[in-house]
Amino acid sequence: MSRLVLVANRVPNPNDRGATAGGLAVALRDAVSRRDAMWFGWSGSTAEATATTPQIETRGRLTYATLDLGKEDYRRYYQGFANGSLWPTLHYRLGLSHFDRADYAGYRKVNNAFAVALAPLLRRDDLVWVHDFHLFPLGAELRRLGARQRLGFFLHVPFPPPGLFFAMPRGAELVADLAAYDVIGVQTEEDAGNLRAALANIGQKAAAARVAAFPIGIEADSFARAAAKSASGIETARFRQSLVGRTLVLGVDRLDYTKGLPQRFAGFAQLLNQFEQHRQRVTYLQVAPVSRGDVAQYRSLRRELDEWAGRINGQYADPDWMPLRYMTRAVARPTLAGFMRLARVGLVTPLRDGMNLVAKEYVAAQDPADPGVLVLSRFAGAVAQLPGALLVNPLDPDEIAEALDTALEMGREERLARWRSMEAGVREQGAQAWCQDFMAALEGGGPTAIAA
Ligand code: GDG
Repeated sequence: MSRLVLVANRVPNPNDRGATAGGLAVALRDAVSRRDAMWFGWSGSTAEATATTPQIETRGRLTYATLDLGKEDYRRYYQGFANGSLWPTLHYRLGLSHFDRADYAGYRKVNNAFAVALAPLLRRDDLVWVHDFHLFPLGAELRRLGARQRLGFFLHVPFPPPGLFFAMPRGAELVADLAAYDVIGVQTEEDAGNLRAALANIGQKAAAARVAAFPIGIEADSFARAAAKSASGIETARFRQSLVGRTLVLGVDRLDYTKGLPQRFAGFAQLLNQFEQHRQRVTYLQVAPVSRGDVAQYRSLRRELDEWAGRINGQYADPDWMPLRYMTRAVARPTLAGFMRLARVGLVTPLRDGMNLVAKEYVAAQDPADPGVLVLSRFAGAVAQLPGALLVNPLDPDEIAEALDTALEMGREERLARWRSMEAGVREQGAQAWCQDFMAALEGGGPTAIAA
């Protein structure tokens, strides 16, 4: 069986296993457990200059090959172009996108450094699976160095309509680079349509035909088990006690401007304002661990949310009731699963999201006998697979307030029916199915997309 080489900006820590592992490492666990595999990417550390040879660590059949990045390269590639230009553009937020040629040069430089360090490690029949927006040009760089292996690319975030993407300087160059990949995966049919149109637009018709949607899923069974176990654990018991019988609304998001948090807070304020019957009866916990805290836009978002939280609690709190609890520290994954099970409403309202795994986790975590209600943004990729959710336009606080009121008033029968329409899908279209589908496409026949 061919070896699988996984390339991502951040490589999981070889020492983080089981309950502490997160994100991509969990999603790819199945693919990695079946064969020899290698993770390749940034070590998470910076140094004076970007390393030219990777540090190698081996754990059984799995090898970790990582590079330290030079401080300036990290700043240009990661903070500058990937997070400053690409992330907002891919999330339809051109107004937040900042372009600087030196950042773009840094982005290309790091992609080239990755390719130069990776190429000598590759075996002839390796399958290479590259992840996300940090690494658009990596496939093309590898091809330039003579790589003939099957190369796949998966974009975890949305791809906007071509007119929007091409407004970003060098957008066409990046899309052209994607033609070096044999499989070009995105989250949804909408993203696939947009990316095909972008490729066709620059004359890459053959590459457009290689674009397909592979909606990412979660390990639903293990998350459900963790939720059930943790719901009777000490952390959840203490939290439940602190609610003194009040209904819980829960939000869980990285602190990011794509997640629609100010609008969501406004929606909750509107609920308390318009639907007075919920005052004193509901507590909203927002878990929003800080991410990318070194980027200016994220610092200002944090200030904005601090203000919202202060305003809402200042206006509506009673001596014995704090309507909004807001924390920017991360919560341990099993505890989070228990909190999700406790919550009557899962509030997930990103302005735009590739998939949104929290929505699926909330569904998986529910008590099958008495499930809660998912309130979901119509702009999350997960929408297509979660037909039982109450959909909202995340930009409209009144719509969020109305959906919250509907969810809070909803009887058990309707909650059950809605949850049942989603839970099998979340289980069956899980992380394992996602891996297998992508791997089948990557292994699949057809000539390699040599040298675009
Ligand atoms: C990108 C795309 C796409 C959150 N807070 C805590 C915590 N989390 C966990 C959640 C969930 C994960 O982080 C977040 O995943 P999302 O999918 O919601 O969002 P992004 O981080 O933006 O991920 C997204 C995804 O890639 C996968 O392709 O769905 O669209 O943007 O698992 O539970 N985990 C812990 N403590 C926290 O406080 N332990």
